[in-house]
Amino acid sequence: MRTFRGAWSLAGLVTGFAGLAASYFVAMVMTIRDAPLVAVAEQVIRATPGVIAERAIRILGHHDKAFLQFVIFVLCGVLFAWAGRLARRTWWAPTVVFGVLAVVGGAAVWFQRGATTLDLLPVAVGFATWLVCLSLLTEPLRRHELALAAATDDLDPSHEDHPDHTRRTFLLRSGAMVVAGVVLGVVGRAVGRGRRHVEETRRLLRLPGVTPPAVPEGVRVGVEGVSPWMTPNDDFYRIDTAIVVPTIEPADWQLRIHGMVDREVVVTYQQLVARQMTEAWVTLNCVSNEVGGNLIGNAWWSGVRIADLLELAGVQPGADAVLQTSEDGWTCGTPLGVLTDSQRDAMLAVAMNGKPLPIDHGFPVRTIVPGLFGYVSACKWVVEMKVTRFADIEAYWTGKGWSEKGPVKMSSRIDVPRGGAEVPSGLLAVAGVAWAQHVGIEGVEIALDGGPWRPARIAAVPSDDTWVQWAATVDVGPGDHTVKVRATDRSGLVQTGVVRDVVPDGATGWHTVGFTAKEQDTDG
Ligand SMILES: Nc1nc2c(c(=O)[nH]1)N[C@H]1C(S)=C(S)[C@@H](COP(=O)(O)O)O[C@H]1N2
Ligand SMILES: [Mo]
Repeated sequence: MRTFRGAWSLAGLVTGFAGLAASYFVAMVMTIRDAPLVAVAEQVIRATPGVIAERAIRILGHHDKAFLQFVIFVLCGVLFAWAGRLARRTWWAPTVVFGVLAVVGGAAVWFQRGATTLDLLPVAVGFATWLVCLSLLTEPLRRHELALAAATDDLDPSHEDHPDHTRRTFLLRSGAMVVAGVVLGVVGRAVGRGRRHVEETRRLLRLPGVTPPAVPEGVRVGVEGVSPWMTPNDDFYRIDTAIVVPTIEPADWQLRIHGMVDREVVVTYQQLVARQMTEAWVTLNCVSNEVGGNLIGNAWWSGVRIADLLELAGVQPGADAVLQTSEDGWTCGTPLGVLTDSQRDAMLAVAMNGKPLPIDHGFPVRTIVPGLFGYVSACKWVVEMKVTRFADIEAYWTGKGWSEKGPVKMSSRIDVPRGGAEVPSGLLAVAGVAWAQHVGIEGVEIALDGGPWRPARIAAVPSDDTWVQWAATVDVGPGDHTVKVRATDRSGLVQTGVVRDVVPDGATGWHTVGFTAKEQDTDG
C-alpha cells in the first residue's frame, strides 16, 4: 500500500497543473494580460517591503520575478500533491485546498489595476478543471485499492476490477491530462505572444490623417445618466463570432477587391493610410439590439472612402452587392449602392475615437457604413471585398435566417429614469437617445402613464448618421409610473409601436420604463 501514497500525490500534481494550464490558456485566449499565477506573483511583489525587494533584486538580479514565479509554482506543486493525498480519505478536503487556492488566485486578479469580473473567468475555469480532473483520477485509484484488497484477501473473487486494469485507467487518464496541459500551455503561449505583439504595434502606430474626437457643440442635453454622446472605446459594445479574435500586424494586412470589377485591386495598410482620410461621427448598431437595449454606440471614425477604392477597381454593370470577408472567415453582404453613395461616408476605418482601432473592434481595418446594421456592413478585420450579386451569395447571418438587407430601424431609448428606479416625487427629468441613421430624427415624444404624447427637447447633431440625445420633464405624484418614448424621423415616419423580435431584421416597439416616485421629505 505504501506505493499508493505516490499515486495519490501524482493525481494531485497532475490535476493541479492541468488546472493551471487551463487557466493560463483561457487568460491568453481572452487576452487578459497574464495568467492568475502571474497575478499572484505581482501581488506578492506589491506587498513585499521595499528593502526586502531591493535585496532580492540585488541577489537575484533581473531574475527576481522569474524566481518568484518559480517559487510559487513549486509551492503550488507541494499543495497539489498534498490535496491529492487528502483525496484518499475524503472528497471535501482536497476541494477545500483547491478552493482556497482559487480564492487566492481570484483575489490577486481582482485587485489588479483595471480588473473586471470577466478577468476572473480563467480562475473559475482553473478551479472547474481541478474538480473534474481530480475526480477523474481518484476514481480509478479508489477502485484500484479495492481491487488490490480483493485480490490479496481473496474476499471477493467475483470482484470485476483487475488491479492491472485500474492502474492502466489511472495512467492513461494522467497521461492524457499531462498532454492536454502541455498543449494548452504551448497554444496559449503562442496566442498570447501574437496578441501582445500586435497590441504593441498598435500602441506605437501613428496615423497622421487621424484627428482626435471633438464632441460637437450642443449635442448634450445635460441630464445626468444619459449615455455619453461619444461612446468610449472601452465601453463600446462588441459583437463577433470569433473565439480568438484575429491579431493582424498592419504590415501583413491587405485588402483584395475583386469579382465583378474591371481590374482586381490589392491595397496594403501603408497604401491605405497614405490616402485621403475621411472622418465622421457614426452610430453603429446591432440588429440583435432589443428595444431599449445597449448594443449601440457612437464613435468618431477615421478611414478611407470605400467608394474611391471601388472606383479604382471599376465596378461592372449588373453588380448589386459586395461580399466582405473577415480574416477569421466571417462574411457579410453589403448593398453596392450604399458603398458608392456619394453622400454617405461608407469607409474602411482605421481609427475609432482618434485611436487606432482596438483589436476587438477590427484592428487594423474594418468597414463602417452609416445606416446599416453591423451584420450586413461593419466587417471587422476585413481582408476581402468581392463585387457580386445578392442572388449569387449567402453571407454568415443571412444563411441563418436573418434578412439579406439590414437598414437600421428608427428607434429611441430611455436612459433615465432606469427601469425600477425610485425617484422623488415632483418634477422629474426623463432623457435618452434616439436614432434613425442616415434619415435623421425630427422629433421625440414621451407619454407618462399612458397619457398623451408630449414633445421632448432634442439636442443638436453633426449629421443624420448619429444618435441624438433628448430630454423632457414630467411631474410625477407618489406611486408607480410608466413612461414610454417614440421618435419621428425626417421623412415624417413615426416610430411604430408594433412589437417585433430582433429576427429577421431588427426589433420594433416603444421603449417603456417603469419606476416609483416616493413622497419628498419636507422637513429637511
Ligand atoms: N469579422 C467580423 N466582423 C463583424 C462581426 C463578426 O462576427 N465578425 N459582427 C458584426 C456585427 S453583428 C456587429 S453588430 C458589429 C459590431 O461591431 P463592434 O464589435 O465593433 O461593436 O460588427 C460586425 N462585424
Ligand atoms: Mo450585430
